[in-house]
Amino acid sequence: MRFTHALVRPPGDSFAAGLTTAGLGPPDVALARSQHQRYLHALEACGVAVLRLAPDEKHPDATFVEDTAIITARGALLTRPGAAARRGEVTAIGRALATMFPVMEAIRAPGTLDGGDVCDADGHFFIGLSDRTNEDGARQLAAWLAQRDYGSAIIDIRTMPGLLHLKSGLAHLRHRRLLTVNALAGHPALQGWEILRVPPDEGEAANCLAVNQRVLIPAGFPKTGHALRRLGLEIIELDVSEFRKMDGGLSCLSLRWQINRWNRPLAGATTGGGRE
Ligand code: CIR
Repeated sequence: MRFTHALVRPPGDSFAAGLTTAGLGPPDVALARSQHQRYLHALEACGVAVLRLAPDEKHPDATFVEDTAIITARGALLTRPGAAARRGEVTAIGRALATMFPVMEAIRAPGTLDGGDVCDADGHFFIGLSDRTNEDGARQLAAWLAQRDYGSAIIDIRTMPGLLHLKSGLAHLRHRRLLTVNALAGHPALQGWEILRVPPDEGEAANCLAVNQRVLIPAGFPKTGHALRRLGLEIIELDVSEFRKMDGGLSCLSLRWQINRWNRPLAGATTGGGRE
């Protein structure tokens, strides 16, 4: 799908108080802001119109907007994040998206779902069962997708070390080609898909983001960059060191969609054009 729009929220002053297991030390908030700014410019360079929300000081993890909603070409669904501390982020995102997606349902308790566990591979959705997304949440999403004629497959990552979310280790590049960590590569749900494995010492590079004709990849993973270039993909390397300190990566910093008949254009925004 060609993305025309993205929603982002720069990190606030409270960013360092967010959830983390990385053990990489506290993030430098000023540096995080400038890395975020470069991320926005990269999205714009890919032809995406970026809607920028104000930082949310009450929710230190609110810059990871992707976890709060699932946006498909056939509608949007609000999540119920697995970390209780993050549930309050959803209201503001719902308000922002309501101007474009007039009808929005939400994951209901006891279900939990983080957007980072949902990988849209051109209309087929891989849903991760993780410490954040439970079976009830995954089933609610699968049913919501099925009502919209989308297929889905659930992948349990709870025993896979180092993966907070499914997309910490899996990305759809394009044309049924997936970039994955080793632990996911042999999963039955991925059978029939073309798999490109990231080298074991570059596992974090699997958290990349294909945007229109380009792939945004985290800086510092030269073998993965080389492999993607060899496939003829144009890559943009971005330093996300300060987001990695908070367990985040490239995909979680935005919600992306395409303007089409299921949603409404955003007044005043310019679009990157294109079709699904
Ligand atoms: C959290 O633990 O929820 C945040 N510190 C990081 C969330 C990253 N989100 C993502 O990869 N989708």
